Amino acid sequence: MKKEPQFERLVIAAYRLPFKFVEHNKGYKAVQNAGGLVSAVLALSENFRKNYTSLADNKIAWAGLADNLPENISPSDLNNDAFDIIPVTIAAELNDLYYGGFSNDLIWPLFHYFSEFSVFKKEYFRAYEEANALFCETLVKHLRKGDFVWIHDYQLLLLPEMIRSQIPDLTIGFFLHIPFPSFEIFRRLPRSWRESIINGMLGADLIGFHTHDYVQHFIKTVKRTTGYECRQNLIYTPNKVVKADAFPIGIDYDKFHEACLTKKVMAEKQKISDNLQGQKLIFSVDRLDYSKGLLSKLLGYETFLDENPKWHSRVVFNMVVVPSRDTIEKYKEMKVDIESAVGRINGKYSSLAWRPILYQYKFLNFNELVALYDLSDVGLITPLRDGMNLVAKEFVACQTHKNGVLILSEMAGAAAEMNEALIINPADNVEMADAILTALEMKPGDKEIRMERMQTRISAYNVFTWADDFFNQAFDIKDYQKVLNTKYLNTSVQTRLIADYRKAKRRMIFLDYDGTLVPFTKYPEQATIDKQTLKIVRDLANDHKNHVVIVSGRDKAFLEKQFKGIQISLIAEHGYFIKKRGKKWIAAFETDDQWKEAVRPILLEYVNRCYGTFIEEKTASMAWHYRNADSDFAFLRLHELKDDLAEIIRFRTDFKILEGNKILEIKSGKFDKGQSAASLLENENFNFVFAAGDDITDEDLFRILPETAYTIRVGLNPSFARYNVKEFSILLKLLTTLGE
Ligand code: GDG
Repeated sequence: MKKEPQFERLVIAAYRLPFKFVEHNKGYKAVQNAGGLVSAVLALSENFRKNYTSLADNKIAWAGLADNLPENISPSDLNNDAFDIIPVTIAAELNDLYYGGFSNDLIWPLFHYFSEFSVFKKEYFRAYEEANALFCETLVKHLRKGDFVWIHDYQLLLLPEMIRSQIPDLTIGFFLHIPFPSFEIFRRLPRSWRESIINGMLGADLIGFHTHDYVQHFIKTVKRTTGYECRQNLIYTPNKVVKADAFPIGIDYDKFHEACLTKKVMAEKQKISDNLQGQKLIFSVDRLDYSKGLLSKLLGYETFLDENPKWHSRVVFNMVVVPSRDTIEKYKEMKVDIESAVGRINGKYSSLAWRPILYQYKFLNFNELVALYDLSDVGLITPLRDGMNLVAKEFVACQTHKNGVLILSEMAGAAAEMNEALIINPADNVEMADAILTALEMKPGDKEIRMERMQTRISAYNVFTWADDFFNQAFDIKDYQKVLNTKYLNTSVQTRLIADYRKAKRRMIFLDYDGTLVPFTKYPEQATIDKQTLKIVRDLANDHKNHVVIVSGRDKAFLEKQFKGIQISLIAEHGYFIKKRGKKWIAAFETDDQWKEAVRPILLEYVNRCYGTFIEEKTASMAWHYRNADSDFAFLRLHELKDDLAEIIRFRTDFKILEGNKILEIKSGKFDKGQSAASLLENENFNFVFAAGDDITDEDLFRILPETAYTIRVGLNPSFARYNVKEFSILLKLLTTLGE
């Protein structure tokens, strides 16, 4: 459902402004740039001004570089009906390293799985940082409260965090128009670059990709690079929750469809049709780029001609290649290769009356383009990798006769939404040749059904729905952040808490250990308490008004060693053992070890089945640790293990499976942290109760404490605790203040 936007102005940041300047009549004129992003946002801006009337300033602001910006033009001269322009100036030399270098010589090939073309140079990355900082500097001068900044694409991966660090409350969205590759590809980047890129992107509130696959790759990369907790599409960074989701970009469907019915386009179609003289038309239009698979497409068509002589003279392939980056050596070479393949195939099969390939290296005007889309019998869209591919959608939108067939590469993001197309592997020339034959011989009814289904879908999720969807998700995540924020232990709550603490005559302080007093380490035995934190605990314990209790899942010996000589109570193994101040350990009840004999082999099986995991055996529980394993794989095994354990304890209702922080624990259900803590509160009269913990096992504790207790969960997770703190260092600071 469309909502009114919760912002006052949309600010787009993209590498380029939506137009460039070309010399014209001894002056300059602005000409719209080609490319998916520009087409999408231009369409959006028209709709935006029509539909979002409540915006205080409903003109979109656009920050980017102007190609050939004449010196005598001032920024305000650039503004037009659609946009207020914020030009960003980057010196040519820097731009070569930033745009030509890091963006197009490294990120573009790498993210399109052409890692062999990627060039890794330190100066490229330095320039990338510098150029992103220039964008930030320019933008920050223009940004105002209530703006929604929408940053686009791979040239600006560092910008979200750069802006966030200067204006923390801003709503920032980021959209990646190219694929996000699998972690195995992404990890080819040097570690520090990887971290900068991921943290840069995580400065946004919402991060959009074209497909679910790219989202999954991104989330896995975030987990592997930062270790942040991710649940479904939410990423819990120390400062805020970020959402990553799929927003398959759409087109302005009506504009394309209706254009085909205009007089001008009708005339254009007539012209093409006359030239075809009954031949079937195969059509493709792509920017000159190795990701578009232009050579493979020619090979596929050649194979089709080789295998189907009956189609000679009856079909023509109009291959349009749009000039792009053709001053770069690699692109120049590619152009030569394509043209020589076209020459070879035409040479092999042409006759006086027929040329199998009509090759054009040019930019088509809009009317020519849509006429070709409409009239074609086959749209041959076969990139080797493509974030989405708008051409495929435009082809479908323009098929007013529903008499054409789309052949689409499975490597294009668009394939995820268009399964009525003939989906092919673009590197397999035989499969491509077969698909061309199938398309040419397909029955009209079949073609119509397929086309109609795709048209229904593409017209419904068009470029406007795409943008609305993105905006709505951005507002939702902002709302969710606010909900979490209301639970943050803010300064006023802290002041109240400290005042209540000072007033109180008898205080009870429950503190969890791992993740609350000490950070997690690779192995549990390494997570020993440091001197500073120990001093905090000692200072609190030394105050005779305080009763400090460590409530942990750790075993007795470990806790005793960490807190030796301090006057505190200890609760070990999630409440199975209690040691009151100055007293001996008491077990909650007698336990036998028999159950362990049934559980141990299962846990061992999972240690063998999931590399990096290990077992911790305690008196009354057994734990499977998976912190050091591949997180996705461990997650899969975790579910299987839970099922297997559930089977074992099916008849032991007194047993419980506990999920802690990267640990699965099986223990008796007769005790938990809450019950043990309650036993310490019984018959006592405390006028200040405090508890802090970081994981699900601490929830038992938060739940049983009186409403007046100050309960704090470390991390942003939903909790029974009254408050959350983002990280444990904030808690330690608070405890230091209390102890002073
Ligand atoms: C990036 C991603 C993603 C092309 N030739 C002519 C022409 N065009 C227009 C098309 C289409 C656009 O340019 C090309 O869009 P694509 O999506 O195919 O590809 P990229 O430019 O590489 O775009 C891509 C896109 O961003 C959007 O997120 O889909 O995966 O790589 O709109 O119509 N327009 C005219 N004449 C031409 O000769 N008039």
